[in-house]
Amino acid sequence: MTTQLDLLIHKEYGEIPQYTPKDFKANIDVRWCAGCGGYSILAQVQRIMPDIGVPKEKIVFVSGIGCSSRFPYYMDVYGFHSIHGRALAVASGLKVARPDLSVWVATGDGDCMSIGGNHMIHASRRNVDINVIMFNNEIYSLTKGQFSPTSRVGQKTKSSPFGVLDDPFNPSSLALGSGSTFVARGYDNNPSHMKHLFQRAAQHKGFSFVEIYANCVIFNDGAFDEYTRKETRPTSTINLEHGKPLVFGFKNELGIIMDGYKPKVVNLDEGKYSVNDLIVHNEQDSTLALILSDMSFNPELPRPMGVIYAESKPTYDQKVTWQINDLIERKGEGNLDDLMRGDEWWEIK
Ligand SMILES: Cc1ncc(C[n+]2csc(CCOP(=O)(O)OP(=O)(O)O)c2C)c(N)n1
Ligand code: SF4
Repeated sequence: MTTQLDLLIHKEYGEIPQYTPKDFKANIDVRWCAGCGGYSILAQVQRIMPDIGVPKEKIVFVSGIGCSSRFPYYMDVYGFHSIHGRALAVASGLKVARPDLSVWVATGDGDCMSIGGNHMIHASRRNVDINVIMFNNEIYSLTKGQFSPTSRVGQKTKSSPFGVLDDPFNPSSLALGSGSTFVARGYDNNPSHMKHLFQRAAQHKGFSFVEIYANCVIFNDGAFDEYTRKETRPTSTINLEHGKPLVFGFKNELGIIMDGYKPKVVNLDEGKYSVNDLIVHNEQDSTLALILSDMSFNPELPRPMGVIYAESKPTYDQKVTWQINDLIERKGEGNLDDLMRGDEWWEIK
């Protein structure tokens, strides 16, 4: 089936086989603990793959190190299990060398925000056309439960027996602040929402960052219960939809207005405010995106879920290609020998 994405971006692929999610399942056992949030992420990624309009042999999953980074083994496409924190560097190089590939990164909060933090901000600011799925379990799981850059203040872990002292990163704010052109957040026990986010990331031409709250049943069980359980989710989170007012609550009785330059919760049932007073989500508004992302750690406000920001601009790999083509047009094809010798050279006798 030829999708719209195929026609717009990957027209060179030609006719693509009619895949099913099963075609993307590797023929090996998944070695995550029973109940790990990773299973649900994997299932939704496999579910969207048939519709992204890319042939299997043009899809690559790159990872670093961590439980989440075992992801490429479980996908029946090309994969690269690289070294800790370096997934984004490997993926960036791959995309620039082979712009025809659909490049995905599966990474953990430790891998992406800590040891790979530098690569995260630079891949992001360059707008390399790769899709990053960050499994946020707020802990280092593979190394058995040390705190990570997203662990919470006061959290007791194997490496913080008296409680974490550092303020955590807010991943979406870091992504926005470093120039990500697509930023979204979801959670492991909402498969249809996750699927939608992965589809949107796949359609996005540029750097996409999708943070998924992924429960680690062994080292940080229940960390996201407040935001993912149906008993508390309606008041602790807000679902972002482009063009729709920011409403939430069990009966959509709550909303967000701007009070000066700060978002504030109002109760629509009290009669003072109507839905027309509420902020309307505009995923192309970068100022609003920062405000929404900043709501995440404010206990008085619901935590936004969905597409926070989506902006269209030239990607790094496109710019590299344009630059090379321009130089070839102006200076002709180069050759490796001339490049290695340069204009100046010395002979040592
Ligand atoms: C250079 C280097 N430093 C540290 C480690 C040890 N190490 C392996 S995985 C990991 C953290 C993994 O945590 P995260 O990225 O959050 O993934 P998770 O296991 O939670 O999915 C660390 C510190 C390593 N393998 N290599
Ligand atoms: S230790 Fe945690 S993150 Fe790792 S596989 Fe088990 S549940 Fe998943």
